[in-house]
Amino acid sequence: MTRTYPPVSVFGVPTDIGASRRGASMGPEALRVAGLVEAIAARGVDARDIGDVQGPRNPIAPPVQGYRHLDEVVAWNRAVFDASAGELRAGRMPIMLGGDHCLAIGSIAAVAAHCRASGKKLRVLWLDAHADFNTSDITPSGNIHGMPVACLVGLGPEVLTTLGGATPAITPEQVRQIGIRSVDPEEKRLVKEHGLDIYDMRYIDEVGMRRTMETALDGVDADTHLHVSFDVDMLDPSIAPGTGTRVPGGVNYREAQLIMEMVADTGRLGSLDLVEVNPALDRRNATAKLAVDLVESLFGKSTLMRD
Ligand code: 5AB
Ligand code: MN
Ligand code: MN
Ligand code: MN
Repeated sequence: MTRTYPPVSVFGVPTDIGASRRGASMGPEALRVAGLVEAIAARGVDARDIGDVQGPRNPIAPPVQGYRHLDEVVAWNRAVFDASAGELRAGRMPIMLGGDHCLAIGSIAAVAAHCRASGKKLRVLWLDAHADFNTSDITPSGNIHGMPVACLVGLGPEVLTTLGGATPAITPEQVRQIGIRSVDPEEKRLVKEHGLDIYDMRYIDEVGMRRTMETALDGVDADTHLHVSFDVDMLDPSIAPGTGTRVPGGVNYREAQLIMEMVADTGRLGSLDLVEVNPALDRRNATAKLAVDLVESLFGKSTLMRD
């Protein structure tokens, strides 16, 4: 199958501001060293590295009223919003290299604004071990990388829920979560209350990845912008050790490839977050290399006769 992709702009966001474990700030360089931009270009895509966005240093402070580093998280996310929105306006596909997952507030707010302006439907595939649906009153950590989905649907501090202008940026109906296996007790209640569509590991075990993805992608059509938010801790820690919040029992190599191949088959990929790669915890950049391998499949690389 030959597909054409819009031109791609890759940018790095070198911060671990939303986590308490340090090191995701080195993610962008690790992904570049693993050959991310070259791998996308090798698929015949016009791929450009536009460098890193800038933001405040990590003050390594305790949480205040349920949020760690809220001001700094806002500053970084504003920078991400501007970078993503600019590339989308220019007709390019933004690929954000995190950084921790709090940065998806800015990237997805930008994508949502773009979809509103262009009349496109938005579908968000949230690939993660975690639901990232905590709020300041229920968070066990104060870490904002555990809160982006909640913020995007309007649950969170106003500075973050209004980041993209319109609030909420998205509705729970636009989100499908895959790979989930660690949800905090109060977070679980909130997820149910808001009707989030979650394909957890038990579901994947019982139904298989093919049917899981068919269901998650149901309704994606020519008018859909598909945003993939890929937290590498979705993957089993045995193949992806380089991340700060590892949970056993994750998605295996073949299942991960199938996710990417089935997204590629839709031809609707419009934007991507690649987050939570932590080189300080990795083995010889294995996690970044695996992420690059999976991104190749996301851009249509497949074995044998399907190309
Ligand atoms: B990640 C935890 N639920 O809120 C919390 O890696 C972990 O972006 C959040 O998915 C993990 O601190 C955030 C315990
Ligand atoms: Mn996450
Ligand atoms: Mn996670
Ligand atoms: Mn994490």
